[in-house]
Amino acid sequence: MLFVIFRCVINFRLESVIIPWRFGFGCGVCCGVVVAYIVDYALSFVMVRFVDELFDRLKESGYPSRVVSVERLGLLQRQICEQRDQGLLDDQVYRDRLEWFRFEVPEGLRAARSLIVVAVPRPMTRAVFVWGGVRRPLVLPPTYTAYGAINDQIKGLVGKILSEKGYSVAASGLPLKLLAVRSGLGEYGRNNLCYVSGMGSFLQLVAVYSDMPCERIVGRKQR
Ligand code: B12
Repeated sequence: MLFVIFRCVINFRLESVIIPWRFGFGCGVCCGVVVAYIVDYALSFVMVRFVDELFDRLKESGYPSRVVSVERLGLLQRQICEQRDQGLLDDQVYRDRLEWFRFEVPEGLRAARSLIVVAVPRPMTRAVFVWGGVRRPLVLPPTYTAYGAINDQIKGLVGKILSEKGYSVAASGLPLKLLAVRSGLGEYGRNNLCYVSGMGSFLQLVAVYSDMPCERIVGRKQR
């Protein structure tokens, strides 16, 4: 009998401690989930605003752009490699022109999380040679001049905008038309060049890595 009373008292004590503790624990978990949800929502809102600002500032300079996650690099690589394995890409051309593609995040920016793809207008350049007193104009196709300088200029501009939020950039070595088309920046024309709405195909594509996260804006309709 005494033993039964003792068990009842103990159980009562335990219940009086455990029930509030469980209740408190449950409330704590719920609050934690709600707070995490609010923080996540606030962060995605901030990121979307910042990416919008990046697009706007590049657009003001005449450069449409897109952002994609580095998680997509595997898809890019697979598409090129599968075509090569199927013999759709000439081996010699691949060795001569494409072997330098690198699908891993760069050494200099191991924390890279996104790629910013930018289209820069490149009208034809007319060079005029004077020979024997006669002016001889020569039309140079787009991208035959200042190719490296444009790459550096865009890397500098994107780097400057992102540095305001504490992010860094690094150069890339990727198949740019495929990246631009897959990111929604452009489309392939019948001649396999990339066309960007409002710009045609007279353009130079530039892509830079950045440690700016962009997973949170995936699925968002970009301008
Ligand atoms: C190698 C190269 C060349 C070589 C080409 C060698 C060859 N035989 O192919 C040479 C030196 C000849 C060359 C010339 C030119 N080039 Co070039 N070149 C490149 C480079 C470095 C790689 C291109 C490449 O072969 N990629 C790999 C192949 C497999 O990719 P791809 O051609 O996109 O093929 C894909 C498509 O066919 C795709 N595909 C086909 N249809 C569809 C449809 C859909 C919906 C999808 C998703 C995919 C898809 O499948 C393939 C992917 O696996 C890029 C720069 C870079 N880093 O990407 C510049 C680049 C392609 N060149 C460029 C330019 C401007 C030129 C020239 C116009 C230069 C000039 N002013 O004369 C000429 C144009 C030649 C031409 N008619 O295509 C620009 C293109 C810009 C644009 N508007 O597209 C680029 C992007 C350089 C840049 N930074 O902007 N080039």
